[in-house]
Amino acid sequence: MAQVHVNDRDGVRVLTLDNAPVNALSFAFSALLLSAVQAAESDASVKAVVITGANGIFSGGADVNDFSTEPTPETKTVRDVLLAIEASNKPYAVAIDGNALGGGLELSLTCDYRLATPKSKVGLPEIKLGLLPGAGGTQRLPRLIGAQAALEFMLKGSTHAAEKAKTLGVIDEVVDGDVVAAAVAFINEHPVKRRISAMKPWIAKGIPNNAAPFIVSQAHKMVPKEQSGGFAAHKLIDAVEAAVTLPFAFGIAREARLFEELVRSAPSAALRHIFFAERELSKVPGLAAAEPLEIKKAGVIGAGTMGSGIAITFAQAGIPSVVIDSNYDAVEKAKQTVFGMFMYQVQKGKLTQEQAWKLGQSITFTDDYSALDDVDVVIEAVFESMDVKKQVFAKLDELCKPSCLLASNTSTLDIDEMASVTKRPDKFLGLHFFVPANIMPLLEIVRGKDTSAQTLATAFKLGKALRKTSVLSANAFGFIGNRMVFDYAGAAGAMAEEGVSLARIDGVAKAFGFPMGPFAMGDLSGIDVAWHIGKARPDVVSARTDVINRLVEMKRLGQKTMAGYFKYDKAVGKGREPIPDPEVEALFAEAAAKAGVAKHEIDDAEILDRLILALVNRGAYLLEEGVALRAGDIDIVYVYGYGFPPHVGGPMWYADARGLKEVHARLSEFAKKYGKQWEPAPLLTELARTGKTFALYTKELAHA
Ligand code: T1G
Repeated sequence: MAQVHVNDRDGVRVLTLDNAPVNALSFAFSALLLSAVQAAESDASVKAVVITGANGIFSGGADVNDFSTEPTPETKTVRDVLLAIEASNKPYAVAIDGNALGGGLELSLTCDYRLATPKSKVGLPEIKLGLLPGAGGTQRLPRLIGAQAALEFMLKGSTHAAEKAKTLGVIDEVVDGDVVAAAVAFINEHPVKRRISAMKPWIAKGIPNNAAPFIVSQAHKMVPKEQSGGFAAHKLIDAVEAAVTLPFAFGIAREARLFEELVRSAPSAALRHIFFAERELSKVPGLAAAEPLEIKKAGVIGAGTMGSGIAITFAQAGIPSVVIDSNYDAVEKAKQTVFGMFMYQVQKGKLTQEQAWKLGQSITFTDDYSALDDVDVVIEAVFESMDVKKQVFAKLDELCKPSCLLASNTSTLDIDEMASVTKRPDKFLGLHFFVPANIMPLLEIVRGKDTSAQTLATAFKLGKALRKTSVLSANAFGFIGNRMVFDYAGAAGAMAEEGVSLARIDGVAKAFGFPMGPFAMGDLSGIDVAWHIGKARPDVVSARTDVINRLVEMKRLGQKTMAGYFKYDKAVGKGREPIPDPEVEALFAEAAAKAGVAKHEIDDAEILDRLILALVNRGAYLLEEGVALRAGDIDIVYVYGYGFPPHVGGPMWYADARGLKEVHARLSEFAKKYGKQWEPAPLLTELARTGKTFALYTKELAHA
């Protein structure tokens, strides 16, 4: 039951926020806190107030759920609490032990003194939700640490450890041990108010306030355009401009108006959807509760790009690994990769030499499989051939201890077929990392028909330890992300055959918000990868088979051979800048002529719709086939794994926001013009007919 605990210590009122799990300052909880602040104000025996948090956290900020509701004039919010503290004649301090984020830090900034334990972290991450700190943060932080530092602090939205926050000036004291006692003593020694609102705003040391217009205009230039994900950033900069140019009360009013604009905006709704969808991922309806196994040591089979990336990922999570490979050259290359990665982090100041050395030492390379006899999980990352993988798993099944999980990093092959050569199908699963494994945040956890609840619970716990965003997929060709990308790439290939230049198609995708277009992405992942998949499943790679075969014959495999769909030149963009190549356009023209595909004009709107709705329609199939659990899971896969712009919320959120009736009509139009592959999925047809959404369908499924 949420409550504000009230205790008095040496004439100081101690208020403890207790609203598990993160002491969210919801409307309801803010009303409780407001009553406690008002009671302290009217109690003459209370000389000062200290606020702290229970549940191992100070506060995770305002309750994000509340932003989808319409507060009434009677609703109390965190702003009402801060107004009461601001108006109080008594000094306030906070005793932070754990995270103080968003409204939690803004509550702290309204108080006079801020003490924190060393493990505490503070931050204003609102920008990640498409918001700005709407409880005075944009007005107080510039007064405390200067507008320039405040802009960086809020535009990045990152969290800072207590010591760093103290260096910045956000925290007054970092104290070991009982931070509440320290705060009570501190405020008894400093029984005076020190309200930030009374401080003069400033820009930065040595920069006069009349430089504000210049600083503000520069800031606006450094953030993405409003329609390209920068909507909240520009409003945040406007709020900070108010902080350095207007009296405090006016600045607070400006901040409130800007916040209201953002909280109602589509980008914020999309980003809040991503926030909650990510936290739904590990909730698997119908999965029995199970105690996850401890993963203390890992094995990796294959020292290639993927294998070495996976080993680095384990090392960074503090889990030692053994990499098995008999190919001397591959092992030497992998050792260079590992060494290079950790030295790079030393150069970036992220690691000390000693830390880098320790991490590097935690990865051992050998060709001796017996080194796997004590590992708790093995991840196979060998050549994408079922026969090779089956041989490996048969051997691992003999060698590894009975409790060891066996996982394949395959991107498309059948997990159950691999499991069938082992005596532990309950401990068998897919763990599909994305290249580069130590950088890409997405991990697809692929569930075999016999994968146990304990294995899945262990996989989710391991994913969190590896700092991955883990999404559960059923065992189906291409799982979730790759299955969708085949349709996306197929749509792009078809338009290229209809005479649209590759550069224009990629340009439309980039204008929508993708970091790169479908052809540049194909060059990055490798034309040979598509070729292999096309061999296994011509039905999913059909639209580009001719061109892909020709490119492979010409040894144009993509970026790695400096030529694929595009050309690449080391002198241009470090060899990563796609350069249109008329030779490839001609290949598409040849393929079109052979297939009898007529050239015709296509406008940008259709180019975008054929790319995005191909994803949406496949996503609908994946939902109805049960490959993906929820529409939100699909959105997370595509935002985290394939660069779908997060401020648009993912393909399924995009379709819901556009309206499934319109999406259905557009797909039906494409089906008439371009063939049955565009027929709307039955689920999409049903939802459009009944006026429902993917999100609503998902909720019903999750509670089925
Ligand atoms: N609102 C609502 N629910 C929240 C929440 C929040 N701010 N933070 C966490 N939860 C839920 C989460 O959905 C999950 O629910 C459970 O708590 C555990 O979360 C006015 C406008 C605090 C570092 O952006 O970064 O203040 O799944 O799995 O890994 O200016 O949660 O159990 O049902 O993430 O230990 C700004 C968001 C809000 C911080 C804890 N604050 N939260 O991490 O647990 S806007 C944030 C976090 C605001 C003011 C503005 C993390 C955490 P369930 P979890 P965790």
